[in-house]
Amino acid sequence: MSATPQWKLRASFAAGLSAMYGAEVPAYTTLVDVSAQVNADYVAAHPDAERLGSLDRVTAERHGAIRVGSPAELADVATLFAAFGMHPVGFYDLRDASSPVPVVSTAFRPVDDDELARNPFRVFTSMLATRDRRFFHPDLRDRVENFVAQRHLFDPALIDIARRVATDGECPAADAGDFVQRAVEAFSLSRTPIDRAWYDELSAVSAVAADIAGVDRTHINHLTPRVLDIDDLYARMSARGIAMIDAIQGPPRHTPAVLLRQTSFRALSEPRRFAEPDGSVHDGTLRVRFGEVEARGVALTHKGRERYDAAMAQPDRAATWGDHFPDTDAEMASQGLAYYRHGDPAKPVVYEDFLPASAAGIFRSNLDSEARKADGDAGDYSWQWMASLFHANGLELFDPYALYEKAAS
Ligand code: OOG
Ligand code: NI
Repeated sequence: MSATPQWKLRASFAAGLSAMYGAEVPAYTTLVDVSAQVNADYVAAHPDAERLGSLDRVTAERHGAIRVGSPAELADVATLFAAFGMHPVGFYDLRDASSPVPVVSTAFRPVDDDELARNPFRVFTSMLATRDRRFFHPDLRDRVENFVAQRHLFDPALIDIARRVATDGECPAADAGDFVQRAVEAFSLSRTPIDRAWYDELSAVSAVAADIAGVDRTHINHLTPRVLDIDDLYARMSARGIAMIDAIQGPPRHTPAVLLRQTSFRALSEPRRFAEPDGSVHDGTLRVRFGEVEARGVALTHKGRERYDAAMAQPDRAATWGDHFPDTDAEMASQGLAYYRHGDPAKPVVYEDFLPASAAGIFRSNLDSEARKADGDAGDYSWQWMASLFHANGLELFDPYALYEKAAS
């Protein structure tokens, strides 16, 4: 019997989500079109443009973002994504960012070079930190946890199939289409009426808490295309009258490009149904989802990352960036600041992950209000905590630096 390999499942999963999200959020389709033009123009004008990835890979590349409400939901997501060859990498704590968000996160993605080359689809996944007393008092925590415990993000049969596909490393070809389609649909926007009073109560604590635990499902929050020149993208989107957030998150423009630069625009309101306290159901709107775009550079070593954090802390970092980072790959490599394959400065290892400060900035800039944060116990969330959760489900939480070391060796 013929079988479909994981990378093909992953490519179909990404394409299926993209088609669904484009139908739900039309501005996404504009963003994808403009991104493709930016990339084609950039490659035409720059002979070395493909050093960070082929035009085909970069133009097809996406990351998604989802948000879940409990460790059990996060474990199910991990099992589902394992079927697509996507594994949790890194631990991000957005609760202590300058604009705090009550979540801890990881990114599911391929971890091997050849798998990344075939299809690098990744999903930034955040879990609501209900045990953090600074955001949730015990009464609210109990009600949120009960609400989340009684919903089902995924059909248990889908998770069983995913477990089998992950173990086998492939899916019977006859079942692949159905499996991928069911996985895609699990991330569509819910049509169930939203309990207005509950949603509003959560919104008063945090808009992200309401988006996660105020509804009966999860959904793709955004899908992000990759561009080779994000400043050009920003200008072209602004010229089309799409109001981008004030700043590009991450490092300033500099060659060689390092890590990740991102920007976003607020999506328009989307129609949602609401159940009012008097029992009536009304049409209303919510403005939660948004559009985002990214540009990727070379992955930094621990030493490079320390430099990065110091450079980012400067008040006028665009002007002072050159005091921290050299302007050639050869110097980046010889100073041990970034990863290059076999140490060859012509072969940068692309950064495949995310940045906590940028992620918090992206969350924040697309919300109307800041999360309410009091004093109190932050709960036991940590790298170790998340690694144990995945381990109990037979999965490993990967250290991004170990993966870059391996890619460079
Ligand atoms: C995730 C926000 C962070 C990124 O690319 O850093 C993010 C979310 O909105 O759920 O997407
Ligand atoms: Ni994103």
